[in-house]
This record gives sequence, C-alpha cells and structure tokens, in this order.
Amino acid sequence: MLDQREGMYWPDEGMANSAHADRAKYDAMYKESIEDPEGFWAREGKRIDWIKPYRKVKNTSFAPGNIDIRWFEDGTLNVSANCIDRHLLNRADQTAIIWEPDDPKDAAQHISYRDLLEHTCRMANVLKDMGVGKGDRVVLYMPMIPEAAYAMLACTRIGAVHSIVFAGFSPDALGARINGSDARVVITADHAPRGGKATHLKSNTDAALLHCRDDVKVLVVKRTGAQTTWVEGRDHDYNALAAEASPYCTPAEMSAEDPLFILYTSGSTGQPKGVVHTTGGYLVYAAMTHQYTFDYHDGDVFWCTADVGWVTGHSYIVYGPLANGATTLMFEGVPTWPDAGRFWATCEKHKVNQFYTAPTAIRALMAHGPEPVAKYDMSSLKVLGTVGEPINPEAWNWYNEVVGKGKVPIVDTWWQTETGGHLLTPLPGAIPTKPGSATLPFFGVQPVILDPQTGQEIDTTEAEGVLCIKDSWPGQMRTVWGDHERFEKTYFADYKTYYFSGDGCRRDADGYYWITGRVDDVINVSGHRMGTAEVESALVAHPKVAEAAVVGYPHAIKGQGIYAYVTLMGGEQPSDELRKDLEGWVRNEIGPIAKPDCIQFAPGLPKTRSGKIMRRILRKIAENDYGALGDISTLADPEVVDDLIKNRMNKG
Ligand code: 6R9
Repeated sequence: MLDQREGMYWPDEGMANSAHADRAKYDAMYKESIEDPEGFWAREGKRIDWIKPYRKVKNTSFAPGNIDIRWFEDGTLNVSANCIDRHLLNRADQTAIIWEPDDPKDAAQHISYRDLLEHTCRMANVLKDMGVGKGDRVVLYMPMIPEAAYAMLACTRIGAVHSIVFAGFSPDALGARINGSDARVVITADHAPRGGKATHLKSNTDAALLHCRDDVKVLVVKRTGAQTTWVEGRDHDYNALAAEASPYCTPAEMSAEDPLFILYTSGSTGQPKGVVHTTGGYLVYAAMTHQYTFDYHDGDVFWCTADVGWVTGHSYIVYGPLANGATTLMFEGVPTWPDAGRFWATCEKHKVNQFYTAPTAIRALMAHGPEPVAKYDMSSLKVLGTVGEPINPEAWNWYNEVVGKGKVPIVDTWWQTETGGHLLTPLPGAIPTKPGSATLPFFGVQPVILDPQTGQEIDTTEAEGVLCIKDSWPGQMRTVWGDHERFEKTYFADYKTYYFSGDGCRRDADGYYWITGRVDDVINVSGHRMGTAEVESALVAHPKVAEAAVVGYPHAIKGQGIYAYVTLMGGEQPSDELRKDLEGWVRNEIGPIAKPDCIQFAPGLPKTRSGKIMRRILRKIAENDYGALGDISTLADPEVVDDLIKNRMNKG
C-alpha cells in the first residue's frame, strides 16, 4: 500500500529497493547532471549504440541571435538499428509490439523483434524504390496499426525524415502539412477504424493532394480492404510491393544532428509550426526517460494509449520503448468502445505493467463509475502515468484508488512536443507524489520560475510565474522546420537566454512544481493543443463570418472546451442551422478535435480603442464569471459586453 504521510504518497519500500532509482540515487544523479552535464551525458549517451562514437557531448547556446543546440554532434548512428537490430542477439523472439485492434473480437498481433526487422526493411526498400533518400520528407497519415511503426522506423532506416499527421486531421490540414515540409511521399491506409467507425484516410488523402504538387506519391496500406479510388502511377499498393521487396535493408549512417522527424504543433500565433527533432540526443533522451520515469524493466509490458500522431506516441509508443528492447502495446481503439471497460480488459488481457494515459480519458471513464474497472484483474500494473494537461485531484484520486487500488505509484509527467521527453516527473520508487503536481525535474533539466513582468528569476523556494528552462537537454527541439527565426521568436525572445515553455507554474515549499496551464493563446482540449488563432482563421474563412474570437472555458471531461464568439457579415442572420454549418466548417478546415463546443453569435466583440480584442473579457464570460470582468472602461464600446452576457450560451 502506498504510504500516505505529510500530504504525500510515498513509494513503498519494495518498490524503492527494486527501482532503477531510489531517492538517494535520484538526488546524486540529478546533482551530477547539473554540475557536470558533459560527464553525465557522455556516460548516458552510451545507452544507445553509435556507429562512430561522439567526442563532443554538449554544444548549446541560448544566447540571443545565436540559438544553436547540438548534442553528440560528431557521433553517427542509425535509429532503427538501435530500436531493432541491436536487440536481435538477446531477444529476437521477444514481442516488440503487441497490437490490439479496434474491435476486441479481432485477434491481437504479437510482432517479435525479428519480424519487426523484416517488416521495417521491406517498407524501407519500398520507400527507396519510390525514390525516397536521405533527408527527404515522408508524411504519415495512418491508423494505429503496426505499419505506422514500420513506416516510422523505415524512414529512420534510410535517413528520411517523417512527419506524422494525426489521422483525425482534415484533408486541408493534411495538405498544408505535406506542402509545409515539401514531402513527395505520403503513407496512408484505406480506412482507419476507431470505436467501430471508420475514417476514410485514403479519400482524405486524395482531397488533400488537390492542394499539393503533382509529383507527390501515395503508399497505401491495406487495413480494412475497403474499396478506394486509385490513381495509376501516383498510388502504390504497400502490401503488394512489400511482399516483393527484399527483407533486408542496410541502415544508413546518420549524424547525431540530422533531422529525425518533424511534428506540427499549435502555437499562440499563426499556423502550426513544424517542430524538428534530431537523431542522437532525442533517442538518448526518449530511451532514458522511458526507463526511469516508468521504471521499465526487461520483460515488462508497456502501454501508452496515445496516438502516434502526437509526440507522446513518438517517444513512448515507438522510440523510447523500442530503444530499450521493451514490449510496447499499440492500441487502435478508443477507451469507451465497445464499453467503458476496454482499457481495463486490455490491461488484463496483455498483463500490462506500465499504463500511460491522459487525464481526459481518466475523467471520461470516471463518469462510468468503478464497476467497469472492478470486472478485470489488473494486478500486473506497477506504474500508472498521466500526460497532456494538469490532472485534477478527483481524477488523480480515482486513478489511484479505483485503477491502482491504492498500491500503484502515479507519475504525472509534464513535457511538450518541443521537449522530446519528460522534463518534470516523479520517478516511482524515488519521489513521493502529491495529487496534481508533476513534482521534480528529470536529470539534466533546470526549471526556473520567472516573474512575467520583469523576466527575473524568482529564487525563493515558493514561487509563482512562468515556467522556463535554463539550459538545454538532449531531447530539446532544434528548430522550426524552415524557419529558425520563428524558433527563436517563439521560445527565446520573451525571456532572453531561457527556453520559454508557454506554461504558468507554481513551486511549493517542498520545491514541487505545479503547472497552472498555458499563459498564451493556446488551449488544451482533451490533452490536444489547439491555437485559438487557428480556429479563428478557420471561422473567418467562412463566407458569412466577419469576425471571430475563440477562448477556452472549463469543461468537465475535456479539461477545456472551445468557445467561439462570431460576428456575422452585414445582412446575415444568426440561426441554429448556421451554427451547425459553422461547426461542420471548422471540422472540415482543421478536424473534429477543433469543432467549437459553443458558438455565440455576437453583434460586436469587446475591443480596446486601438482595436485589440479583449480576450480576458471573453474568457470571463465563457467561464460564467461576470463578477471578475475587471475594468471595462477602456473599451471602445462597453455596451457590447451586456449583449455578450445576455446571450451567453448556456453551458455549465
Ligand atoms: C506531451 C504533450 C504540451 C502542453 C504543455 C502543457 C500541457 C502536458 C502536462 C501538461 C500539466 C502535465 N501538459 N503535460 N500540463 N501537467 N503533466 O502533451 O505535448 O501536445 O505539445 O502539449 O500540454 O500545457 O505545454 P503537447
């Protein structure tokens, strides 16, 4: 039983004794990682195999005008060889990937490391035959099937750079990302079944390609066998080509700082940006965090419920676990289909040891009560993890009591697409936890809390402000694809010489960190990042919309919901039909995750005299918190506020 003292949950002694790190080891290693980063990472870098060993370890600068981040820069390696070949000596027949399909009536697959090598090599050879070479970009728009992992690894095998687009994104969003990275090959599938429904990935790809260069080729994986349109010469049949391809492909020798992948993510301004991660530092960091944060031991079955379309899927379904020779579970379905016991049935079926999910999923399942959990034997669980957004204490307690039976440590991991791996997290067996806190920094990470007004570090233990990181860690993103200036402007300009996370944070008297949420115009919907600017630009692209402002508001399951204020063009009338039309419009422009939860038609939006929309006021109205509207006397037209309050959408 977890020992509860001083408002904290302490790891039990057995766990502390068997874990990769107990408290004393965490403290000593953390100290070393900060005082001697060169020595620390020189040693830890060896957890992966290098073709040519590095001599230089850390060469990083956060200096204004010279943001330059390099780790292990003179070393060479291949990521797929690290995730597959090097395990063949000892674990060729061990399962690398357990695939659990959408429909529990269909058989799960167990893919051994030996099979993984063959599948990856065949895919790599197919890509080569399609003309893909070192440095070329390949877009993946895939269901959660083993071929998604083969495709990622096949790209790394030949030194191509993958850019995964979440299968829930619309054709327009896909097209923009294909163009953004100038990719010439898209890998997709006929259909993506999820929760008993199918997304037509191939026809979405067809639609996306109407906006792309003519020479983009498509590699189509068969998932359901459903009929799709076929463009001769452009579309390639993966299953037929892979069957004929050679089962071996020599891994390309890549430099540590060659790009490994691009992943688009939302920011506070403009269109999503392509976060670039490179080869050596990313893999070292993904592998190390996977081992320590989840206390992963050989033979354990690890399950991260994310989609490979998000960074969590990159680092903790594929790269971290496979670099460690783990058995990683890949799940195609959703938590509530066929019923709310699916996660727990799957934990029992595959004897899952570490389970990693998002607070939004926990809240959705919590609403179904404890019965769907109680039906299954989950005694295999050793560690429970969460990621994506702050976890509220009710959800934390439910996770602890109902899922973990009060015996399983919870790791609340704070990190970002940009960080490559966990930056703040407890280590089970070492760090006592407090519900809602991501606790302490991982090795090599120096969090600081800055005063948002002065930009000065607050050096008292108890502090509240914006969360920045003082120095580089190996998993850090290196640049924004094609726009290094935007990289500097987004992350290093507001607070010079620091990496700015975009999150607010509090540090308590024990030095524990508590994320308070984004301080910019990014909202977090079911753990997915969404720029309010993106949703606004989708809305104003509608012919009947003159102006739109989007804010987040508290939502019981999603964490935050999307609240859109829309001003119509002169002569247009608000109606429920138009509201539905706008919802569908945003779905088409971005994807279902961006569909507004509330659309309020507003004859005017509150603006300052200089024409700036006062989002603070819109947020308060969406939150139903009129008492705290603050000073509205600076508004150009204070009356609009009364109208907004009167016509507020009646949600919660
Ligand atoms: C990994 C991932 C990053 C943003 C981040 C923060 C929020 C993530 C969190 C958390 C509180 C946690 N976030 N983990 N907030 N506690 N444990 O989610 O990446 O999609 O880029 O989102 O998510 O606001 O800035 P990404």
